Amino acid sequence: MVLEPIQVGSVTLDPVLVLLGLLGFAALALLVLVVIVAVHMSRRRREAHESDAQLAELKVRLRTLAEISVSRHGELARAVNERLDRMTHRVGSDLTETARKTTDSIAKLHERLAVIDSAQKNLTDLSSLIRAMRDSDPDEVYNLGAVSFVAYSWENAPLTTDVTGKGVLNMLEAVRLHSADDLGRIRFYQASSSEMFGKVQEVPQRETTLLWPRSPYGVSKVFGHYMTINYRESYGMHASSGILFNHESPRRGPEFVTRKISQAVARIHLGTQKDIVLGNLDAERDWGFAGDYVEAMWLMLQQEQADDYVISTGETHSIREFLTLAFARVGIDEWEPYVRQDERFMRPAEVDQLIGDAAKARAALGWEPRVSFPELVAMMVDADVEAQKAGW
Ligand code: F7E
Repeated sequence: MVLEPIQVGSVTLDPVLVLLGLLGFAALALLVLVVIVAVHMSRRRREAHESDAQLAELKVRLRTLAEISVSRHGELARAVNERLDRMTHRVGSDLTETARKTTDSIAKLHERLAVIDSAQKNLTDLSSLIRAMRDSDPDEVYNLGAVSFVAYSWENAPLTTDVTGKGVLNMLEAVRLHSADDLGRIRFYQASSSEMFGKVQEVPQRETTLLWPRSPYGVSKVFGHYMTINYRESYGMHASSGILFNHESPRRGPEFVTRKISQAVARIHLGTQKDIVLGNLDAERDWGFAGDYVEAMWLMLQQEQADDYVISTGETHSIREFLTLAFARVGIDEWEPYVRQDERFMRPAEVDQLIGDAAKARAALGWEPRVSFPELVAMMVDADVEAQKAGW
C-alpha cells in the first residue's frame, strides 16, 4: 500500500511521520495513565495497610476491653463505641456488628450478675473479697478463679498455691464472714478438678477415689477441695465442690492442648501455618463441652444439700485421637507430617489417663453431657476456621 502525502494548506506532511507522531503521543498518554494508576493503587494499598493495622488494634482492644471486667460495662461500651465511631468510615460492617454484639453481651451479663470488678479484687487479698461480698450481697458464689494452666504451675508453684489453693480459703472466709449468723444463706461453688486424681488410684475416677495430685496445680486444688468440705462440715455452709474433668469450647485459651490444636488446624487448612509443636501425644483425657459443665455447676447450687460431684463424660481419648478428628474435619487424613513433638511441652510429672464416672451427678442432679467428643472437636475446629477467616 502506498501512502499519499498529506497536504495541510501550503504544508506537505509525510504520512509515515504523522503516523509515528500519533503512535508516540498514544504511547505517552498510556504511560501517563499507567503512572496515575500505579500511584493510585499504591495509595490504596497504603491506606488498606493502615486500615488493617487499625483494625487489628481495634480487635485487640475490643477483646481486652471485653475481658478486663464486665462490671465496668458502661465505660467499656462507651470506649468501644467512641473508637468505632471514629473508625466506622474505614471498617467493614461485620466488625461493627461484632463490636455491637460484644458490648451488648457485656451489658446483658451486667444485668444478670452482680459482678466483681477484677481490677480491684484479688483472691490473695481477703479484704478485697469481703468488700466484693458487701458490694454484691450475692445469693450464689462460684469460685472459678485459679492459676489454671497446669504446665505453668511448675514455673511458679508459690503463686499457684496462693491463688489456686489459699484463694479458696479466702473466698470461703469472705462468704462466711458476710453470711454472719445465717451461714447457709449464700451458696458456694468450688471449681475442683480432675487433676486432683493425678496418678489415678481407681478407674474410672469417682467422688470417693483417693486423690494423688501430680502438679503444684493439682496439689493446690486438693487443698481447696478439702477446705470446701471442711467449711461445709464445720459451719454448715452450703458449699459444694464440682470435680470437673477437662471442659472445652471455642473459648478455651490457646495454651491448652485442644484449642492449640483446633487453632493450628484452622491455620494449616487456610495456609497460614506450617505445622504444630506439641508435647506428649499419648496422654488421655475425658473431654467434655464447657457449656454442659457450667449447667452442672448451677444445678449443684440448686440442691437442698451441698455435696461434691464428679462431672465427666465417661469417655477418654488421647491427644492423637483429638488430632485425627481435628485434621479430618478440614479434609486432612494424614496429620503426622504436620505435627512435631518437643521436650518443651512435656511435663515433669504427667497425668497419663483420666476418665470420670458421673453416676452421682446423673442420679442426684439429672445431669447428662449433651455434646459428644466428635461434636466438640468439630465445634472447635469450625469456630477457629471461621475466626481465622474473619481475621480474629
Ligand atoms: O493438657 C498434653 C498435656 O493443658 C492436656 C485445665 O483446664 O483440665 C486442664 O488441664 C494434656 C496433658 O489441660 C501439649 O501433657 C501435649 O496431658 O490442655 P491441657 P490439662 O493439663 O489436662 C483440668 C481438668 C484443669 O483443671 C486445668 O485447669 O495434653 N499436651 N502437648 C499438651 N498440653 C498443652 N497445654 N500443650 C501442648 O503442646
